Amino acid sequence: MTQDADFSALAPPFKLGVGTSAYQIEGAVNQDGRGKSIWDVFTHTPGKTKDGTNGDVACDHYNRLNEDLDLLQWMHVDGYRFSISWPRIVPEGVGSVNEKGLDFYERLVDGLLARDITPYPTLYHWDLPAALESEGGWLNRATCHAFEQYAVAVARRLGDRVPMWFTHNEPWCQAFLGYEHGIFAPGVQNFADALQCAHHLLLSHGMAATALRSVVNTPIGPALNFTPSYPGSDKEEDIEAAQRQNGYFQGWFVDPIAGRGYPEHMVRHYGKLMPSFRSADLDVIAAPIDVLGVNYYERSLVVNKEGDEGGVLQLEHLQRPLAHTADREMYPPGLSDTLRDLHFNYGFNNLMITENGAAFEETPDETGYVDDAGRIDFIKAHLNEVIKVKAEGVPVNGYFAWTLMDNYEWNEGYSLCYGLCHMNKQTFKRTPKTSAHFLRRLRAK
Ligand code: IFM
Repeated sequence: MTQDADFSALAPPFKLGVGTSAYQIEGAVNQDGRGKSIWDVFTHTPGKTKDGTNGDVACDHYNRLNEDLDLLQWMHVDGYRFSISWPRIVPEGVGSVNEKGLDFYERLVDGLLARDITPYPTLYHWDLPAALESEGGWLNRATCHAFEQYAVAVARRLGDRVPMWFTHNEPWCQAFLGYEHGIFAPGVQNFADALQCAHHLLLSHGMAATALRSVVNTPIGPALNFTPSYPGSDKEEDIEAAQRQNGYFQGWFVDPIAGRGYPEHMVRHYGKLMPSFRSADLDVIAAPIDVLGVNYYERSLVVNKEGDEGGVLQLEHLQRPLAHTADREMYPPGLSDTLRDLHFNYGFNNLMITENGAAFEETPDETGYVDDAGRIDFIKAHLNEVIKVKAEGVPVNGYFAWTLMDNYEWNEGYSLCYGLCHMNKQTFKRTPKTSAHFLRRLRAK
């Protein structure tokens, strides 16, 4: 077994935990009045997911809540990050609130608190109510108002017990995987739509953050994904290519949230593809936040490509040379580079690593046990980057490993295992992997 390094710099009040999202684990898609989401529609459309599967049952977490709460307690986590399913709370997207949906999350929050685990809910992890999609979904400004109302309904019920709120998770994925590449719900391929969607996600974040402040007095922020781009050479054109990729990926979200508006060089680059919007929207988007969630998995390496003169980016992505997990290159310094940038350049003063993790090809033994030494090395390497930047004065206050257990990995179906616990898809038995034991040891009780 891999030796434990010195992680005392991450002792409480630093929060160590794990994360999940509703559609990836809950299942129970037709239970207790839940409405349909765009992911129900997408995964039931032939050819959209790698193995033809859907999240109808997923990890059956909805029906195994107490067992999962006990598992989290066994893992000694300080905090648990989960997402709330909008169609469970407001089945039609707007209008009547489904009390049974709220009851479920109340049982979850109370169950965590009873076990001395801090709840960290996220309001949107891509499962838009399907009823809103038929009205234009994220391309329709009305969806921002619907999101604001849903956020308030949740906060009214849980606000007295939740110490921190995340609005959106990885809006880049919703906008660009959902509307540029079309590999996520709702499966559109139109770059201008992706920019329009991104604008409404940002606007809805700002609107919800402001509305939440009238209900709760706790930190609020978004959880963004960061894939920092590095130039494949020191040629000026490649350095600029990396800047464009960074503008496309994270600058597009972090700049307006930080009050800088959309990155100018990208606005020029997109030209006619830019959505038209009210200038006051930028003030709404720049509503003050008290925490920034950082999801980090990998970097990208790019060089310029002939023809990248405007419109949709035309860069060349290079093969990344370092060791890979099942689906990504391992590059821990990308995390510390990102954290330094967010604090020293943007001035964010409360950073939480809301996701970081790795998938590996794994075969459990006959008891369901997986010895995932590679995942431990991955987590340790990234924790070490956190320790390094904390020593430099970067205020990182938590780390949530992705994810509690193997679950439904979106368009990849069940083909990628990111869990710290194995989940048997036939019996639903959860078995802690070596990495779950590792995390548990970091918080001896
Ligand atoms: O499983 C996803 C999660 O839903 C969002 N961030 C990345 C994870 C791993 O791909």
